[in-house]
Amino acid sequence: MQYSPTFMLRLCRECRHGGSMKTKILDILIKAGGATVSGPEISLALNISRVAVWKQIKQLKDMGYPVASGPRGYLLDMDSDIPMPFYFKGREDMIHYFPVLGSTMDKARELAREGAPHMTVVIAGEQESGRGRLCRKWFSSRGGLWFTLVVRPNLPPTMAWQVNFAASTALASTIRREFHMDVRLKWPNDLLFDDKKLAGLLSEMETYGDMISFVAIGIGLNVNNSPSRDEPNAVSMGDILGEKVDRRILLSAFLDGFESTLSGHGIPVPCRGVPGDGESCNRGSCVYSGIDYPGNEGSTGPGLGHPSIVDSWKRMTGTIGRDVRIETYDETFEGLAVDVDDSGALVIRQEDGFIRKINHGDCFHRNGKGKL
Ligand code: BT5
Repeated sequence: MQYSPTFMLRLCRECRHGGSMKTKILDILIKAGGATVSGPEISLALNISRVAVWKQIKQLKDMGYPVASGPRGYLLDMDSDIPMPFYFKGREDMIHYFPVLGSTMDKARELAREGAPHMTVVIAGEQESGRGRLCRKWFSSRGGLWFTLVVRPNLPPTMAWQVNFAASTALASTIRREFHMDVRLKWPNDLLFDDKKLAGLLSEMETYGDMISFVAIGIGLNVNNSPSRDEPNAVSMGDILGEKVDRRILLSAFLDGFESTLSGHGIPVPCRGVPGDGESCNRGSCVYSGIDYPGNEGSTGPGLGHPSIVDSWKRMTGTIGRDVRIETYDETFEGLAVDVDDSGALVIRQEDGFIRKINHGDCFHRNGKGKL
């Protein structure tokens, strides 16, 4: 497709002000909707030389953007499953995609501290220092879905676990519903398939007075990568399904599912897009979706009359009924996992019959196919 100079100049004016030259080129290619745009057209629209266009395009490719070049010009591969913001209609401003990051947790924290709104999503094509809990290494090569969600629940810090349970519940439901895979939740927040680790969740929080300012929920989901090369007990969706999975569809379904899970369980959050506790935000003026539900008026906690998030989580867990070993920072417990209580604590029955509740720790399923 050829564009007239007037059209290209209009495109240029529509480019994000202050954006980098690469952003402006991307904008042009996105607006072309997968059609080829010639080098001279881009150079005219942006008032740069054709060599400069070529250099910028090369850098975009090196960064992992699916830009193809041919004799007639350049195009953006709209069929690529790279989860770039423009794919997520209605969420474009909240999605931040970076081909490479150290960790999405750090970028999300930075944005959250600057006031990024509830449901801001930071995605990395690959992470150079992806981390798990206790700063364990998280392998994050290209093809996986590595992202952090900024969530701003209207809850005290002691209730933050509900948001984590909501995220793992929504992720498991999404994968089951969209991909018909029998994934299981391992307490507190891993997703397993056939006892192998498909996804891990990591949560970091900052507070504001007596309330949560934000929870950054990091989700590492093995999709089209091959994690077993680095981690023998890991598996990816591609390994299981035997085909490539479109990460855009997956993420989009998860984000919708996560918001429904929060509201359906009466977990009070601001409307999407409402800023955080930065100086510009008067929290009292925000509308919390939690108060919209019958029985939840004016509540700062989960609403009455809502199903408990723990019950929804328990429906998909593979931990209850298993012999487990729990390692906390200074103790180890063993027993049969019999329940998860209303505070998210794992309840185990030890060999001597003692019932113990454990709030946090690493959980290993015993008698499975190995250490998890
Ligand atoms: C977790 O920690 O399972 C949380 C992982 C969270 C990763 C996401 S990716 C986006 C965001 N940005 C980050 O930097 N992190 C988050 P934990 O329960 O501590 O499990 C860590 C352990 O999982 C490691 O010690 C390995 O044994 C194993 N592991 C590492 N990479 C893996 C992978 N890709 N798939 C499966 N297991 C992995």
